[in-house]
Amino acid sequence: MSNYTTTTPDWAVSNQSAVMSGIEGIKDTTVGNINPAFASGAFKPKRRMTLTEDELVDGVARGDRMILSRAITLIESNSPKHFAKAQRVLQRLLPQTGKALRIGITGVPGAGKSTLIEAFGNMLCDNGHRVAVLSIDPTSSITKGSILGDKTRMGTLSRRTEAFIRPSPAGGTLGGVARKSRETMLMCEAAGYDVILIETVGVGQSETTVRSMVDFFMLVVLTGAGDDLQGIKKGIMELADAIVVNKADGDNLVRAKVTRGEYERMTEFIRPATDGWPTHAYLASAVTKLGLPELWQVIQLFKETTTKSGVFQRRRDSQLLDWMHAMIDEHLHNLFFGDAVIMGRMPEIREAVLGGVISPTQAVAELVKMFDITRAAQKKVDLFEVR
Ligand SMILES: Nc1nc2c(ncn2[C@@H]2O[C@H](COP(=O)(O)OP(=O)(O)OP(=O)(O)O)[C@@H](O)[C@H]2O)c(=O)[nH]1
Ligand SMILES: [Mg+2]
Repeated sequence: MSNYTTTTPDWAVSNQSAVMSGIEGIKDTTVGNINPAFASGAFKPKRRMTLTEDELVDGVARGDRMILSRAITLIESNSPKHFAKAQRVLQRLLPQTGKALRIGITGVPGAGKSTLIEAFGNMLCDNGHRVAVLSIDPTSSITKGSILGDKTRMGTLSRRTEAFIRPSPAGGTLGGVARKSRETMLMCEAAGYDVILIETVGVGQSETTVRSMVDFFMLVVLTGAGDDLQGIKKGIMELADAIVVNKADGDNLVRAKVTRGEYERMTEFIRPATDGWPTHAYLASAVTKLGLPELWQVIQLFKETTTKSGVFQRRRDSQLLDWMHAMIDEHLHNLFFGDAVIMGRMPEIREAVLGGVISPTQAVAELVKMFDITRAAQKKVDLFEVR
């Protein structure tokens, strides 16, 4: 546990003090209802001290969960100042990253992912592991209560000192969320968590995003939905290293076994997600803990096999480079479409293209030339300038 005492849960948003600021503007009629110290201005809400770069680096490195949480808040911040500081902290911690096993978990809403993570995570903690749980939910926002939902579903795990649970960063494009989640994962690794579990509900591109940042990816499915195995797309099965038929307990156990067989047959027709690793279907239950130790054995075997064949490291390398390239794309896109001169000319150029006056190719050439010239003239400070 952290040495720090705080009344703020580690998952709370960083700018909570914003709630307090309304008190200053409170009308006289309500003053009687509040502590006079507030009204007189004598009582100032305690602001959390800003941690220095060194404090953040040292705190994360020694696994202080409160400081890790603060570092992640910095990573998630959309302010350029925080961004730069977070990048410096991350840069210094980078040598301590990369040692964890990164596991992604996807499946339809209600498939039991969070409950499975709770049971699986507890089992791993019992076996001496330190587990960090992250989630990517492009549809979530901090106000929608998904945090509380997951905190309740992972009630035991969230109270364990060997575990760290961080809900999905709110808002932003999936690209932004992906960057924040990757960097959060690295921070957790630097803090000594050796298993990272990343939950995502298969919405839009989120499962592809998670696949691109984990070593092992599992698809959690249910029994009984019938039609074409719940309309599971071949595409998502081809991302998975394991298919987990979940809630295999009680009355559902027999059906789960049948479903497992069906998936098992389907795996013969799909391309495996990982070279040299055949995808299989397994049973699991968070209620009876059925299949959980076996699942861990499977993941261990996966690591062993792919490490030996070199596939493990090759995937990590290409994930890193793909990530860099994706960020270049996004950064250039933002620079281009955020450029006032370009945007000023855009309507006219669009007209010209639509009127058949110039071809799209010519239009692009002209815009890019204009972009080069304005960039050179403006000598813009690069957003990625860290120091
Ligand atoms: N019988 C049984 N029920 C389960 C099991 N795992 C989860 N459930 C139930 O299934 C429901 C959904 O579980 P969640 O863990 O929230 O599912 P999820 O996939 O995380 O859902 P989203 O985060 O909304 O996508 C809950 O009511 C759980 O109690 C299980 O192993 N057996
Ligand atoms: Mg969930």
